[in-house]
Amino acid sequence: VTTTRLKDYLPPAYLVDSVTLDVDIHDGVTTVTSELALRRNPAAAVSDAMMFNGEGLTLRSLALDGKVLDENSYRYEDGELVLSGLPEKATLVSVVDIDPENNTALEGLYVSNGMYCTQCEAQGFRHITFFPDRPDVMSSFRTTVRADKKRYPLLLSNGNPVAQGEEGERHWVTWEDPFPKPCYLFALVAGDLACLEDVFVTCSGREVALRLYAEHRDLDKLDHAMASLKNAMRWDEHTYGCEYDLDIYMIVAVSHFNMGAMENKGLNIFNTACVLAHPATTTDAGFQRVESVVAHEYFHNWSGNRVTCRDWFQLSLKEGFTVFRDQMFSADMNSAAVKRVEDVDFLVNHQFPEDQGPMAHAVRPEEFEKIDNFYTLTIYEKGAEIVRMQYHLLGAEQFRKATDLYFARFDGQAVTCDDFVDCMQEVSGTDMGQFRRWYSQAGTPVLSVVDQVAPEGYRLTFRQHTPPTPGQAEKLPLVIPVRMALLDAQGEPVPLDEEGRREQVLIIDQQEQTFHFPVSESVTPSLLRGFSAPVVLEFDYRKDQLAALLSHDSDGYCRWSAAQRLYFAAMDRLVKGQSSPDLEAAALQPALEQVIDRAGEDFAQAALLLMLPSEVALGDRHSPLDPAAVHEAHQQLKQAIGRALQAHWLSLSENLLATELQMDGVAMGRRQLRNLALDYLAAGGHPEAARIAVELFELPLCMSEELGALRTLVHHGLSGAEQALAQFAQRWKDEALVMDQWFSVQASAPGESTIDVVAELLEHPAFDWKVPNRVRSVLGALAGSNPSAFNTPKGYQLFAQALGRVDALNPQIAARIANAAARLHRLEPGRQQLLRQQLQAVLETASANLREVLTRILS
Ligand code: B3K
Ligand code: ZN
Repeated sequence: VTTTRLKDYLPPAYLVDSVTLDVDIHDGVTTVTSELALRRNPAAAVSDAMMFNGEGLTLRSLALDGKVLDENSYRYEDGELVLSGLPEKATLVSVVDIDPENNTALEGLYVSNGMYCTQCEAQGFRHITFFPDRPDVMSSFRTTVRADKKRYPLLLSNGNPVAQGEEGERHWVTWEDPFPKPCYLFALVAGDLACLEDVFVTCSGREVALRLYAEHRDLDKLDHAMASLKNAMRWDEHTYGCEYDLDIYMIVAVSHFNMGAMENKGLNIFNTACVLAHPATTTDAGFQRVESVVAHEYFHNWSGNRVTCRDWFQLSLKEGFTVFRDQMFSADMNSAAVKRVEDVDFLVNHQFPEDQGPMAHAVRPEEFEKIDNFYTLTIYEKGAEIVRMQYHLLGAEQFRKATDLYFARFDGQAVTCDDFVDCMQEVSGTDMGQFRRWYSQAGTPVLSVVDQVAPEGYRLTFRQHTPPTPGQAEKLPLVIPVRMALLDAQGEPVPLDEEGRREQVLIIDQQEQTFHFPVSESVTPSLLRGFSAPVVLEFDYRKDQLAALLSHDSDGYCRWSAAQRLYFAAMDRLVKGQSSPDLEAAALQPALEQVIDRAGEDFAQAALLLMLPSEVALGDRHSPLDPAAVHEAHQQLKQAIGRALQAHWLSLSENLLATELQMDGVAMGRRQLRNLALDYLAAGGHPEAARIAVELFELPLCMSEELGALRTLVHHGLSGAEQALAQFAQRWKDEALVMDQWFSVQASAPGESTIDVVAELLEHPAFDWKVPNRVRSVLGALAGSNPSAFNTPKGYQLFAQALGRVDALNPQIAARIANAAARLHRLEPGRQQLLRQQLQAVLETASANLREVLTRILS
């Protein structure tokens, strides 16, 4: 295994101005002929040698400027082809054979349900042909795809179709992409697919053909993606001045896919889970996911494709920025307050643990072994928070000027995170020097705040500290914008200065800073409003202050955060045996009742406020971690709240029922709250819970209702659960995405005994080790969201064995799932020892991808 380091970056010796590809698909073998127009890179040190990547290619011939090269004139080993003695300009033609049918790793060209498709980011293109597989080599592509006419009537690649023809049983289509792009954005599809077509007229009046492709049976599940795409296109014109640039925009839905989706130029390829949506088969959360992923990939056309990354250390340049863009889009399309809380919840409960564990790395990492392992929450979600802070520091108007500058200056180039921040700095005239540490420094900063009421007024003192992370012991102070207000006894913000401002952004850029406010009454600080910086905020709130924030704060994030603090404190006391569940529930009751009383203002927000933090999140607060004790405390509080407020849960379960299907935000919020109420009702052991769940399950209006009912039945072991599971499987056996839910509902049922269920699920005829969605629905659910089943001797053993089995087929997926074991070092000694042994056993045969992750976890 070789480590790649940012500090070793060198520009490529040669550029590839254009690529002509010929992909000839036959059963058993696909032959790829490529013609590369090479030119010495003026920006590189003079060299006549050039390296091309190539993995698993069977080389048939190589010719330079028309002359066939014999074996002595090149070197091809360890995935690298090196040619020396190249002239200033040259044409390299290679012919290779590849084997897409046996490609279970799903990178490069592979087959999914009889359809040929590609995944090239990050380094898949080298599995298709020889090429300098790095994002700073941008070329114009001309691609011809050839295949059997009957079985593959549809032949797609990037750009516009420019020629086509037939040869007996076979046919071919040539595509040309006028925009130079790195090879990671190359895509190709050959298959027999149905198409939903529409037209979008851009702001300058150009017509763009929109074509969404899926298997014929899924044609009725494309409308939502189409609507989302059109909204995203309009939004990007309006918000960023970004207009679409080709005549065609295509999305293809694929069942076997390693991630969510891929932004290939003009030809996005999507995991079916992120593009197909129908109320009968897709949950409300699924609908929202489709909307945001469709938008995300579309937004990449500018933030990623027109302006791309110089090297993979800059990945967050495109991903952090694009996540920020999709978050703002979804906020505009739906409830902004709810969206912000959902995003923060995700960041805090998933990215923070990553940043505090063995996998911690900077948003711009310094080194990696397998770049696939760095498509992380830190690069994506923390990266988005860093862009968001810049947005707020500059303000919407200046930020837009800065992004205009960024897109104009770097169009058609491969650039760095620093180039992005330079634009912010230039436009705003502020020195962003210290701010840039957010990109290089790993770890979650902790911001401790204390207040003091003095005769001269109110004082807040902030201290920042970032704990050490692997390979980075010393941390420097960051620039932390803290949006804040001070609330009076009625929950109203008081004036903070002579001008009467009631909200302010404090910039914390030293280790310790104190701020004074001319306020003499007793106040509750509302801090980090809107979650203005990705930090852990410590403040010793009194219970009554938290209850006041939860009821009165006008900031959605602060309300939610107050609720989380109340729940965590209660469960912490239960874990430590310092209190009783009924006492805790009784103490929470008035605050929760206030939320329920106001639920009609925003059902989704109420649901977020009423939902307990997960068992995993609770576990992350306790070290050494005893998952059984944490499980017990979590269950106890949930049950006690279920009992204490049972009249409310009952009436919410019954009264929020809709009579006809609606898919708007309000209807989705109602369903979310209703499902939560039903869950609490069941947790409290209410005798009506099973009846209500079964009734809903029998006659659901949509999948959110059906699955919500099924989950309640299964997770609480209510009578009717077994029958419902059987009925569900019978009803949906032909819908893969719905069956994924069937698997994951069972694998995530809390409790030790679920591990036996998981063992059976892995043997189920419908379980398929080659389909990432299915693997995730069982192993991801077990290891990621079912700590009480996972953290058992049998859980560890089963997980490790399964990991090895997945790894043999698909290293990227195995490595991704292995991340769930990153809490190893926090476990109590007994379990830690068991898990360590199991992981060590897998390590012996692990792929390079899996090895990198396991080694970090075990170190
Ligand atoms: N850029 C792709 C991710 C590719 C992951 C490769 N291992 C999807 C996205 O972020 O939009
Ligand atoms: Zn992306």
